[in-house]
Amino acid sequence: MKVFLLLSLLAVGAHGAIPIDRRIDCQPDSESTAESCLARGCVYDETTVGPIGTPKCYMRADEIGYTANFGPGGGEILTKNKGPSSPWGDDISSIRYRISGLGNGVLNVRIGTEERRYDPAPILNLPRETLPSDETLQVDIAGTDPFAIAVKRGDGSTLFDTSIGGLIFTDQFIQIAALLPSDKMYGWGENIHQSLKHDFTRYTSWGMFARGDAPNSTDLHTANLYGVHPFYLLLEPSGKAHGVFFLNTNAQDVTTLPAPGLVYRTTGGFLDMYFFPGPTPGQVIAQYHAFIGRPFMPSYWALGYQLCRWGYKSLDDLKSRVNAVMAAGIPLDVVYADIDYMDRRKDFTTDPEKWSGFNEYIDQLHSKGMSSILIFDPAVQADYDVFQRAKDKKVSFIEWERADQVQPEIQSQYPMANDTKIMLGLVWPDRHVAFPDFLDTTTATDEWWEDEFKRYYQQVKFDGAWIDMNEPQVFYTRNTPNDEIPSNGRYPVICPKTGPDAKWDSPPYQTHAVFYYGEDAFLGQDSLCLTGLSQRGTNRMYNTRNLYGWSESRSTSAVMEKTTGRRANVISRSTFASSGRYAGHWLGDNSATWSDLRTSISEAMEFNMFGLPYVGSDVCGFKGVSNEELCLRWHQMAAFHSFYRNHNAIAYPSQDPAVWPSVAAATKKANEFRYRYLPYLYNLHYRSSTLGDTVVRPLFFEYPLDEATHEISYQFMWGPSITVAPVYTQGATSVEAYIPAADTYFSLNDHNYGSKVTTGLNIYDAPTTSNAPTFVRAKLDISAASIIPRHQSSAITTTALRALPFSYLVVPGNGAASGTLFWDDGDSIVESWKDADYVLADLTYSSVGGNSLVVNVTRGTTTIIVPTLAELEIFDYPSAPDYSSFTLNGAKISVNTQASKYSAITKVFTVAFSQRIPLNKEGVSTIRWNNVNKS
Ligand code: MIG
Repeated sequence: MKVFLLLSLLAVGAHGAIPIDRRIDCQPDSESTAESCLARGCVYDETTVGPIGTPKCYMRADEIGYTANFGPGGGEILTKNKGPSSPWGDDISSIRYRISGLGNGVLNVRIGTEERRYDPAPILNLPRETLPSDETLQVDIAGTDPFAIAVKRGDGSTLFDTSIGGLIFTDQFIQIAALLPSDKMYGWGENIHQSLKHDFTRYTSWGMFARGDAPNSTDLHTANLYGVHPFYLLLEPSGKAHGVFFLNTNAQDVTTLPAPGLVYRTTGGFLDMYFFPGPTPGQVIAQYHAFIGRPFMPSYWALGYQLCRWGYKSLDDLKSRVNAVMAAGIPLDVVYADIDYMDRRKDFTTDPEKWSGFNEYIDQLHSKGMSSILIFDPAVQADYDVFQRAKDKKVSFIEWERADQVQPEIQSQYPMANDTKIMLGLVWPDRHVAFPDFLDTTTATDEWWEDEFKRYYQQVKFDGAWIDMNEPQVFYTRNTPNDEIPSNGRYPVICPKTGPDAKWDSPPYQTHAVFYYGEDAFLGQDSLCLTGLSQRGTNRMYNTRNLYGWSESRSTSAVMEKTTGRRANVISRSTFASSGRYAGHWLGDNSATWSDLRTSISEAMEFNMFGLPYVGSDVCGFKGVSNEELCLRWHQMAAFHSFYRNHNAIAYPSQDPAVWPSVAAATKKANEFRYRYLPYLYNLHYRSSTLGDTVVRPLFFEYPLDEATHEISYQFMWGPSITVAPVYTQGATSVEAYIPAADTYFSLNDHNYGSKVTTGLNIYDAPTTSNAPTFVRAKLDISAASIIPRHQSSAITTTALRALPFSYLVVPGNGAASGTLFWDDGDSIVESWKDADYVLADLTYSSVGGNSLVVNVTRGTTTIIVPTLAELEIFDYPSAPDYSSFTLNGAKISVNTQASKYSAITKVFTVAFSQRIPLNKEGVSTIRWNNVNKS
């Protein structure tokens, strides 16, 4: 940093020195020259050497902004100062600034205009709850011309300091910049970050605009992918953490500055920023989730292993791969069908030949305790009964604003649509499709969607919904010479990019979502035109495009409950902040590469922060030819991700685990571990749904004061008690894992099961025949040393698994441990947690004055059958137990000594009870026993 400051002295321009680590780019949209730069009122400097990405043309940010006018009667009005004008559109001369506390330390800063502007809050309808926190935040005025604020903690430390300057407010370009207290920033999405912690050694811009673009992890790609999450968490030098959420749904971008700092830019709405005080990372996320809405609770079966591919040749082809996987003894719960099952890829139809017998097959799966999830695309072809019913029901579709914008060459082909302004585009079906407006202000669209789901459900009894293409992605819209223009009347949508209607599709500032793609790019490309109307003609895609997948998720989740009468399990490709209330997410069209395996590990952690813990990648890679080693390692890693699905693109060879004996064996083993531990994973999801906890989380969430954890991207925590260090590089037979010294960890791998591992950074064996190195935590803080509820063994489906008894794994720290158990029927609709039918228990282990395990069922029920307790397994057990001494609530119970064992070497003690112990009635049950040598 010092070097940069020194160099910046050489870069003094006509308007004073702006340090080279905090330049605000003035020409991200094109190659800058001195002339073009100066024409924008900015400073041009091509000689100074700075961090990678240092802008040559930068703003005189220290002069740009507004003057605070806080005098009596001045209220909270800011007026445009004499500094340079916006390079993109006219500055609004008078804007309004407001801060308010939401309670419990959550702070809201708003900078808007005096006139009402588009505000996504009414659509999103966020719960905006707050959680108790010991921290308070305040805003200090850090400058009056230019106006600047500093968001501070009660202890005086600054979290967000806008005295860097550069506040701009125009109709379609809004900018705020801030200096940050550290470079330990995590979050913003959906993008592929090369590391979990953002890289502040350079300037980096990230687009945030929903787009059907695939991950590419080979090297730095700053493209915006399917969803938008304008949220980050920052770890401060003190080890405290805070979070910042920008509630804005327009096309937007963020640039990280080496300073460290950030520049946030959006193209509409206003600045509506929320600061969450933490102070721990877990508290930040819980506070954020309380505000945006906590994640939905997945069904038990939806945590099972899932098999999918695009390009099954027929139902028989699908059956043969499912049979192969089952024949290999691999636990499998969910069978998918992609668009192949449809008749010419039209929603709510079945290919009558190649997929005949589809429903009978799904019935068979059900009889085996398995489930099915089908894909549904949002758009419907404009010439079949589904569309006709929509018209009859007055469904709202995304439409053109005026009749003269409608493309006659398209509309005239469709008698059913010819009298409408519906914006028809091309996606998978043979002919043009219409895009339902899931933000319809009436109930018509949701009701039609529900009716179509129910009609199809009459034919095929699917269990979950996979909603794709909902950015929404539309084909052939680039309208450039390079774009392939289809024939046979398949005309693409053409967006107005010049003339009076161009305001929406070609706004003055197009964001990194366009700059990234170069010269011919425009905001509307690969989707519907942003000039299009949504919300039944009252809003525009310009404002709501980022909510298309969000709104389809909301609708589909409700529809699935009404259709199946059971819990909805929906996965969506496009998401926005708070989508997790309705859906999970698969990480999209990755490739069969080691780099995409690697970044999926950190992406899953990010989506947990975003409130979508039901997340995972296409295992073995979607695009490209997968291979034995990659596919094996991918399964071993993904067995710890909540959404766990092998998925493959059309035209690539099969990559299900049965293809290679070694992959089949490794997947079987990984799945058996996962299935055994599902009660633990399920409990994590319960905690996520009720408390806002993450399921998969970075190590620093548990160890914020341990700096070594701050940079870890590819090892993760599975809840608070287990850490996983998967192999993600080719040819590796061992892996480096970091074990924090604050606690004790024990291996859960076969070859050293139950043995204590050394703390610090060490190399662990990771043969392909072992699961990913997995370690369980004994928190030295006894209040939370681990007790992990597990099934006693694995099973081939979750249905079979649920009938198996429990075995609690006890991992004491200082001779004590605790844990919690959640259990319900696994599939009922949770309307409210208050009224839901479930069992909760606190588990406590102590070895003080004899040994005891106490199960306190704090919430019991008569209808839910909790698996009985068949076994206890205790790590680090000091001396031989006396099997004859076991009692339950004071009455003797007998131990199956054949099935019980204690090793003085490994110190693992397993005790199996002759009779399984029922533990679902409300109240306390205590198991006591002694050791042979009482000491
Ligand atoms: O343009 O339905 O991300 O999972 O297999 C491709 C076919 C459309 C994209 C999804 C992918 C799915 C595929 N879809």
